[in-house]
Order: sequence, then structure tokens, then C-alpha cells
Amino acid sequence: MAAEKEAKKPEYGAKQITVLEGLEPVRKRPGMYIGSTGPTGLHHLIWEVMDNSFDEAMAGYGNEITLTLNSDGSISVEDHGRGIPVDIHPQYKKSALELVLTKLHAGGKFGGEGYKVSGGLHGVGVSVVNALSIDLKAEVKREGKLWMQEFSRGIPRAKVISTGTARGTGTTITFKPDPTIFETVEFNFKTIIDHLRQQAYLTKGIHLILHDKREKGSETSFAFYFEGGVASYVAHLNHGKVTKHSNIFYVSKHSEDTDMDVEVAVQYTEEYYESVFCFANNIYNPEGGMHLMGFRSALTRELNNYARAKGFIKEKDTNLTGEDVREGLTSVISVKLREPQFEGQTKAKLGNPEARTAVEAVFGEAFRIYLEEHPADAEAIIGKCVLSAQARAAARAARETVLRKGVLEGLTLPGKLADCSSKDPERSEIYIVEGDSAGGSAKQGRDRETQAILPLRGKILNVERARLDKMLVNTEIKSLIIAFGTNIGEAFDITSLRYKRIIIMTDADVDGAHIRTLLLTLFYRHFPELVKQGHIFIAQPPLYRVMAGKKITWVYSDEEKNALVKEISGGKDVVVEEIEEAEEAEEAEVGEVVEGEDKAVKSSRINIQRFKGLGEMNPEQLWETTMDPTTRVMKLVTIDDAAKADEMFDVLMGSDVAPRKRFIQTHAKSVRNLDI
Ligand code: 0RA
Repeated sequence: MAAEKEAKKPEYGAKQITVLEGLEPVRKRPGMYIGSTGPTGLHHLIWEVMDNSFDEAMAGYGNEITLTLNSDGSISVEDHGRGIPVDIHPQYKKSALELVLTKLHAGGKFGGEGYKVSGGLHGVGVSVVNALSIDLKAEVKREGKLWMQEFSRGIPRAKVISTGTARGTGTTITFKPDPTIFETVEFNFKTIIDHLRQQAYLTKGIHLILHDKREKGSETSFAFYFEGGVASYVAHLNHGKVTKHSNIFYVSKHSEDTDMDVEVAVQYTEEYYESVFCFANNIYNPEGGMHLMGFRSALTRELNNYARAKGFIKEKDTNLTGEDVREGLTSVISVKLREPQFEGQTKAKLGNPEARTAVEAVFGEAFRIYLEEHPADAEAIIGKCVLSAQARAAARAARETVLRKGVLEGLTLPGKLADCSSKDPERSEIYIVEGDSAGGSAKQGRDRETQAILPLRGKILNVERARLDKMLVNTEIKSLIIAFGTNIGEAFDITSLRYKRIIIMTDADVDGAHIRTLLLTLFYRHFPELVKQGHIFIAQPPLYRVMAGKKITWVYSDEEKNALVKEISGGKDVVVEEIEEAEEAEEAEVGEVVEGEDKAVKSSRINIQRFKGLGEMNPEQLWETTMDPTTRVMKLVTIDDAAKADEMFDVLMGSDVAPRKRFIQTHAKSVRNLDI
């Protein structure tokens, strides 16, 4: 916060560190602190440490944060903040450093004026990271000295010691996640890169550097720095789209009344949908919240005021509605406040009412001035909104006609839907299956009582560009809507949902991914409630069938396959014949296996068959591997997943190569050393 720098800086020492409790609860119930022990929770550890570095940077201490993926599986986060204090706490007789790293919620963050929160949803403290790390080393530069302390699973290996002299200040935390806690301790490069890019947009002026040193000899480095803050973010989101005006609206201001930083960027495109991304203290709020409400009311008000004042809409005309002004809108809203309150299903909806007031005031005033000062841009925006209003009226009329014809009344379930016999939504689920042949297997293999199958023919309509009225004439989409029973648009009613689970089942190839993305885009844009309330799933068919002697095992990843082969072969190296096509697998009977050097040993035979498509499985196999509710694995789709699919759609899936090229080029610019 800008004001923070000017505010009196209290002497920060061990005294201000308040202590709530020890770390045992963290190891006992890690999920309570980091959400899960899966990949998301694992990456949460990094965000947690980085949040502390961001806090320092945003308070004006240090503008470069470096993340290093080390070859031993550990991660280092280095900042140039004030450094964690190392003096001894009078009451606890321990260094502040040790307290920060071993006591839950000890970080000064809860101690009043000394420190402020960037986290909120994160913000559980570095001690949580320490508790869940098999090794953690803290190095601090402070008052001319270099300090160091090491821990294992949250327990200090020794007291903090000074290891030499140092120039400047800062903290480096190096940690290695505990493999007995996490399902996997392998970090995902793309997850990290995406997070860093987003954080760089949200904290302008801060350099974020990533070194990937995991592979000796092929180390790579990336750097992100965006001078334009969220305006750069909007430019990024609008890549590949035709924009309505070239000047991106941008405001960044501290609201004195509410003591809040407000940053908003806006640009209209020729698309029909709205892309809005809200953040509070750098945390994404997929469900929006008070900042979004403030933004929306100011946007509608200012555009109506301007349109009337300049005669774009006449006395007798009705006002532009919220929906009219949101078509084609791309915006990023970011607020930074002292005590964010998160609500909603995913705990990611901002609840602070003052955020509404602050955004409404700051954005409203700046946007009014922008419209006045950029009449050409204003005219283009208003023109688009007026057109949206007209189109909406036309669409309403068209939809009413469609509805009157009873097309969506649920009276006529689509012919190709094989419905389940249960009429209880709680017990019912629907598989959306790619292609007729897979649909056939699914229909035969399913549990008729509770599982409905809807095969989709061909590529469904690219809903991104389609308007609701046009969508409603698309057979595939109509089938989906009728099958769901919820209706769509203003008539959407989740209480009429006919299936508790909607499961997307596509092939594990590029076409499958395309259809899945299309469906996710459709759900994100037109059925967001289904996603938010956890009704959408992705089936996970196996990648391979491994046959050792007579025993068949289905495996779902390459790691699993390798582990299984190792297990079957008893740890010895074996040569395994992998067969790509199912037909070939039959011809080849069983792949020959050579066990290491010693061929005299009793020969075990391993045959691996890779599945290309669902259609290659017979009904029993499909049931057994993918549809049996007692054994299947499915991925729950979050609104975040759907938003990502939506965002990526244009850029990566579009038939047009130009935006894709541009995407790669612009990203190359933000990267110091693109070495992939
Ligand atoms: C407690 C108090 C102060 C800073 C920090 C903790 C701190 C923690 C981390 C974790 C990673 N990097 C960090 N940098 C700082 C305030 C120190 C002061 O007022 O001098």
C-alpha cells in the first residue's frame, strides 16, 4: 500500500511477534492449512513463502523476488526485504526467526501495526511450510550480517547462527516438501510459470525471476516484469481478439476513505461475452465479490450518464442494462486491503463491503474522465453497448419463439440420449461422450439405473462467439440443455437439474482435448452455476492396459506404468514391448520380455497396450476402468479450470494461427531467456 511507506515505521523486533500455537496440528491435518496434500497444496507452499516476500516488496522493501527449482527437489525463494528479525524474544527466549518458523501465525502479521497481510486465503504463515518440509533452511541478511538456521519437519536442527557478513537485507527460504505428507513432491513448471506471470501483472514494478536448475546441463531462467500492471494483464487477455478501442482504460489509486489500493483496467472487444478477473490482495476471486459489484454499478452508471449526455441514447430510450455494458468487456479489478474477508463456496469471494464503495468511487470517477477525454473510444464503447441492447431484445424475441415451440420444455428428451431409469437427480449422472462408437460402448457398459449417456456427434458449436439465440438452434447444444433440464440464460434454474453429476468423457488425444475445452467453455459461459456448485466432472480413462501373464492392470499415467513394470519385474531392468495400436496388440499376442542379463530366470511376460480412444474399449472394459462408481477416478472441474479453458480457447485452439503466433511472441518478450 502506497501509504504504508510514509507511515511511521515501528521498531520491529521480537516483542511484536505474537504466538498462537505450535506446529503439531499442521502435520496432523495439513489440509486444514493448505487446502489439500495434492499438487495444489504442494504448490501452495511456494505461494505461501512468496506471499511474505511480496508483503515486503509491497511495503517498499526490495523489488526483486527469485524462485529457484533446485536439482535436489527443493525450492528457494529469495527476496530483498527487511529480513526476518533474529533478535531474542524476551518472553520466549528464542530468536524471532525461530518463532516465525515454528509457531503458527507468528509472523508479526497478527501483532498489530508492524506488518501487513498480503495473503488472506494464503497467509497461514511460513511456519506451515516449515512444518510440512523435510528440510528447511532460512538465510537472513540483516544489520550487516548473514544469519542461518535449519529445520526438519518444523523442528530446529540448531539455534540461529551468524555465518558471516552481508551487504543489504533480505531473506532466502529453501525448503523441500515432506514426501510422507504430499501425494507428489514434484513441482509443475507450468503451474509455477502461470502463477508468477499473474503475480507479476498484479504487482507492477516487481521483478520476478525463475531459475529451473532441476536438470543439470539444461538450466533455464525466466523473468517477468510488467510496468503496466493490470493494464498489461488486460492487453494479454485480449491478445488475438479484435478490440473496440486502442487506449486501455487504467486507474491505480489509493482510496483514503477506505484505506485501500484500487487498480482497474478495462478494454472492450468485439466478442459477445465478458471476461472479468477480480483479485483481492493478489488472490483470484472466481466468484467476484464486493469489488466486482462496485465496478459493475459504476460502469453501468457512467456509460448511461455519458450516453445520455452526448445523445447516444434518447430521452425515451431505456437505460443500458448491466448485461448490455458487459458484452465484449475485458477487465481486471485488483484491490489491496488490510483485512480481507473471503466468503462463498470456494472461500474466494471478497466480502468486505468497503471494497464496493472504494471501487465504485475510484473507478467511477476515473472512468468518467476517461470517457470525456477519449471521445472516439467512448463512442466505440457506447456503440457496442447499444448494439448489444438491440441484439438482446432480438434474442429475447427469438428465444421466446423457440420456447413457445416447446423446444426447450424438456418434453422431448433428445433421441440419442440413453437416459437412466432413476428420476432422482441425487442418484443420477450423465456421461457426455465423444463420438457414436464410444457412446455405444458406454450405453452397453453403464449402470442403467443411475447413468445416462449422451453421445455428441462431431464438434459442437464454438460457443464462444455464438449468441444465445444462435446457440439454441444448434442441435448438440439443444440436446445438452434439454437433457440437463435446467434451461439456459435468464430462464436457467438449477433446481431442475436432472443429474447430480455431469461427466465429460473424451479421448485422451488432441480432438478429445478440443471437445473437452469446448464443453468447459460452454459451461463456464452459460452454466457457471453448474461449475461453481461442483456438478461438472471429467472422466479419466486409462492410458494403458498392462498385461503380465494373465493379470490385467489398467494404468492412468506414465509414472504409474513405469512403477508397475518395475514392480512386476521385481526391480530388475526388463525390456518391455509396448504396442501402440490395439489391433497390433492382438496380432503380436504377448510382447517378449527379456529380464536384464539373465535370461535363464523364469520369464514373466509384460504386454503394454496404449489406448488411443474410448472406442477401442469394449463395454465391460469401459465400465471397469472408467465408469464404475466404486472404482473410477474423476476430476472435479473448478471454476478456475473452466476459466482457464475459456481463456486458452481463443489463443491455443483457434483455427487462426496469427493470434497463437502473437501470443508466443509477446510472451517471449517478457522472458529473458526463453530456452524451451
Ligand atoms: C516478521 C517481521 C518482519 C519481516 C518478516 C517477518 C519477514 C518474513 C519473511 C518471509 C520471507 N521473507 C520475509 N521477509 C520478512 C518485519 C521486519 C522489520 O520490521 O525489520
